[in-house]
Amino acid sequence: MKTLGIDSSTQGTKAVVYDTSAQRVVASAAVNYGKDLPEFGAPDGFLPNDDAHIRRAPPAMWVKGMELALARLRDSGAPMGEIAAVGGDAQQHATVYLDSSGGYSRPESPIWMDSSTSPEVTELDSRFGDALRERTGSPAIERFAAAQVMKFAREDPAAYARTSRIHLLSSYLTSVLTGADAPIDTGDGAGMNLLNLKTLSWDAEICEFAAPGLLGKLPRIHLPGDAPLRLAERFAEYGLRPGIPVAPFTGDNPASLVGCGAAKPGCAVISLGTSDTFFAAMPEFRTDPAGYGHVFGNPMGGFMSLACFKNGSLARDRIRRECGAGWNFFDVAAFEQTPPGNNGRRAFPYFEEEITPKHPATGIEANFDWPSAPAEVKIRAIVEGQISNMRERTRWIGDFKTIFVTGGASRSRGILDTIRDIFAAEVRTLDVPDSAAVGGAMLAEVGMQNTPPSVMDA
Ligand code: XUL
Repeated sequence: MKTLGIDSSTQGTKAVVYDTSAQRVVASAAVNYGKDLPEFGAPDGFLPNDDAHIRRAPPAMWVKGMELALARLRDSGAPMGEIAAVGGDAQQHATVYLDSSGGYSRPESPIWMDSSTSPEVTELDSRFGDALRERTGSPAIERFAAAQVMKFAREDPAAYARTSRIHLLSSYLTSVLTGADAPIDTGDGAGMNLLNLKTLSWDAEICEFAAPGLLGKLPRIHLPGDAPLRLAERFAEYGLRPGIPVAPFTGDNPASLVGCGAAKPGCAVISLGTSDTFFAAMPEFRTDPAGYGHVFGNPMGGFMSLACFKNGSLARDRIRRECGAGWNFFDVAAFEQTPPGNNGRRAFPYFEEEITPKHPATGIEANFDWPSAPAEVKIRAIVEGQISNMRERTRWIGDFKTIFVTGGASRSRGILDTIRDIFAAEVRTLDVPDSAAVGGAMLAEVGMQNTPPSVMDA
């Protein structure tokens, strides 16, 4: 069977056609927002803003990105007509605000990189304290929907009042694909500080505290096992068969968990993308005592843990450019020319305000003379800095013998060896780096098992 997986990430959209029996991608297409959709003015996937705390994107760009990826897939000769089901994922935490006619009541959506809600986080904290972490799986977090919506409702009460639906990007794209108001899945929904993970329902008390009437503006929740939705007529334009099942999109990290084959507890995944993340399926509900990590729903059932590091691939790319280094030098040669441990020289990139742990955007912080150091020393110092920070901040999740590494930077031999050394674990990569899109395609198949026969025949 062939399924379609769509991954709407920070910097672009990918679409893959996945053969579920051969377990491989048979066609794929990608769109980069900066290169392919310059009209939206978001070269890195968000609108430039002098305030480094504010990170927003135009929601129409995400729809256009998805449509262009589908058009490219069709034009490449991919077997669109054979696709039996659709699934996908989106960057987590981005919220989309709609009025009663489906238009945008807020033209710019805050994304996961936004950290402009510290006052709201303080309020949520003082009102709910540890109960927030116990109920929603995370302490109050700047990028999560509760703080973001609270800020919006205060700053623009008229626009908030005009808002009849607040979607996550994942449920918004599912709504676009199905032409109907789609539910939020528990994987992505857990990244809102609004979902009670013990009851898998919206927490009415937190919702009302965040913003008046918020509960009534949230979509329903999709539980693993619920029937999937149907593809809208207009997607026939891309050669797809209208009416095929659409599994509600999840977050990119839960989708990667599935795509890496790590949805059952036992191994961990490191995803090296715009953000670097470390996550693992969790048999039991357990939260990070230090308050940096999160618990999300596992789309295959149960829970997953996650820690997110904001200065990921954009930081690595910036160091590479500053060093005037090509990819081969950055990925391999720099590591051959320096010893593991770098003779004690360490550096941390804080180009964006870091979230794990919290740290302001101060640029490079090194324990050696950064400007005059050779390129290979700088490169190893940054990568070892990132990975050792990740190791320290994920000890609460556990020790793992096997770690899957995915995302663009997983092609780097030097980075893989650094992970192996610092985590003292066997490191595995996937043949397909697009684990989130593949996870979406796999969830499409899982969703079909819950589909009533009349929909399957459509
Ligand atoms: C996870 C997080 C990021 C985004 C990026 O909490 O904020 O990993 O999902 O796509």
